[in-house]
Parts: sequence; C-alpha cells; structure tokens
Amino acid sequence: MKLVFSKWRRKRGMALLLALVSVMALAIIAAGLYESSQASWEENTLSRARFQAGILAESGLSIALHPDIEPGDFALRHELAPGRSWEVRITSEGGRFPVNSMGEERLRTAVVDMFVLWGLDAATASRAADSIADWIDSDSDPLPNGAENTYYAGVDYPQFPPNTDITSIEELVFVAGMDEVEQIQPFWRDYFTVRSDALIDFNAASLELVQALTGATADAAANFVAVRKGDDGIDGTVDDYVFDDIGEVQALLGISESEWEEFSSFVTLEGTVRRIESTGRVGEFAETRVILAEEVTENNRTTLRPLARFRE
Ligand SMILES: [Ca+2]
Ligand SMILES: [Ca+2]
Repeated sequence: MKLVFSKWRRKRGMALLLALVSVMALAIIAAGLYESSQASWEENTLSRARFQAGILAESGLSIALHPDIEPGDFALRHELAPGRSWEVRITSEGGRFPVNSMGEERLRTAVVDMFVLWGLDAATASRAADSIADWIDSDSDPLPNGAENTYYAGVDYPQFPPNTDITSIEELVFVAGMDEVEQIQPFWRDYFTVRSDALIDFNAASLELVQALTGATADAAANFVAVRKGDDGIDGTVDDYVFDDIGEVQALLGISESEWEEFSSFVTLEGTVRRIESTGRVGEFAETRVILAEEVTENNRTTLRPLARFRE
C-alpha cells in the first residue's frame, strides 16, 4: 500500500511538474504573441496615421487648386479635429533659379555670386556654373571654366553631357563642380527649378538669389526679403507683403534704374507657376504633397493646370 501511495505521489509530482512547465511555456508563447501583436498593432497605427495625414494633405491641395484661392487664404489652414489638420503654403515657382536659362551670361554670373554667398570660392563657383551651362547648351565647346564631353569621357561618363534642357534637377548631381556645391549647401536643389516660366519672381526669390542677381548690399537684400515675408518670416502666408511696383522693389534694394535694366528682362513680380505645398498632420505624423500648377487664362477665366506633383 505504501509503495502504491508513493508511486501515486511520484506520478502526481510528475504531473504537477509537467503542468508547471506547460504553463511556463504557454506564458512565454503568450508573452511573445503579445509582444509581436503589440508591434504590428503599433505599425498599423503608424501606417494608418500616415495614410490619414496623406488624405488631409490631398484635401488641402484640392482647395489650393481653386484659382480664386490666394496665398495665405484662411481656407489653406484647417483643423478638422484636435490633432488633425492641413496647412498649405502657396509660393511662386519663379522664386527658384530657372536652370535651363544658364546660357544667359547675366544669369550665370548671378549663380556664381549665389554660390560664393554660400561660401564657395570663386573658381569652384565658376566651374560649377559654367559646367551647368555646358551640360545644357547644344555645342561641345566648353565655356572658360566649364566641362563638355572631353571632361566627362575622361571620368568614365562618355554619355555626358546630354546637351539639352534639363528635365529633372537631380541631373545636376553629375555636373562638374556640383559635388563642391553640395558640400557647402546641401539644400541647393531648393534654389533651382525646371518648371517655372523662366522668369525670376521677386515675390518669392531667396535672399541669396535677390542679392546675387541685383548686386544689392546684404542688408538691403535682407530688408527687402523681410518686408516681403511679413512678421512670421515665412513666404506664402497671410501676412506677406506682395510687391506689385518695380519702383518700390528698386528703392528697397537701393538699385538704380540703369542697374535694374541690366537684368530686368529676367525678372517678374507675377510668376505664372504656383508651387503648392500641402502638409496633412495626424498627431505627430506629417505628410507633405506638392503640386506645381500653371495659371492659364482663357476667355477671361483663369484656371490652374497641374504641371507636376510629388511627395516631400
Ligand atoms: Ca554643351
Ligand atoms: Ca558649351
């Protein structure tokens, strides 16, 4: 009887141990499942937030594409619910340098000066600017500091330059001298465009571009841009001052009429391509969509025709 009892006790002991091991194993599995489901739940929440932020950004775009909406319109900022909003900034694509106009010597000089303002030495600045012009011009004769096929073939790029208009700013990374530009100004792409009406819009141009093109003093150029941006210091918002009188621009920049005439044919105060940047926000997540749209007036009616759209 004693033997039977101890056998039974041993069996019970084994069963308890097995149960304990099973419970532990289950607990480990459950913890693992919880961990992994928690991660995928969080991932889903992330992608949902991003998706919704994208939809909010698109909503902002569709409002901004109405031709009657002007930069800074109150409809361009909207909070749908706490933590869910969109905000649209409309500027002129003409604020960026029209890179396909690099063949114009006056403009090329302005780009050299802009590179120098960024901190590049004059020789490297001229190398980059002349090489951009050579990249685009149809001939194969290098400008004094430029680079044509002889140079690119020597560095294993026999297919360059294309000798035609640039269609994507990204092409410029292959141009001789642009490595050095990138090193001192990682945001150089924001200063160039291939989609404007080829005129430089002084209601949107960067401080460096204004200063480089006009030859104004740093103080005068900074003052001009500050007046334009308004109290918030941002272009394309409700407090902007929009210049419609060239005389006023000249006076602020301290540029004489004769000086102005040297580059007046490259300048406008009313660029016809709008840069519409819409940011949707859900909590801490933000998605930005950009549309470049051209103002087209037909039969006294202005519409906005999209030229390009991308994410930022
Ligand atoms: Ca060329
Ligand atoms: Ca050339």
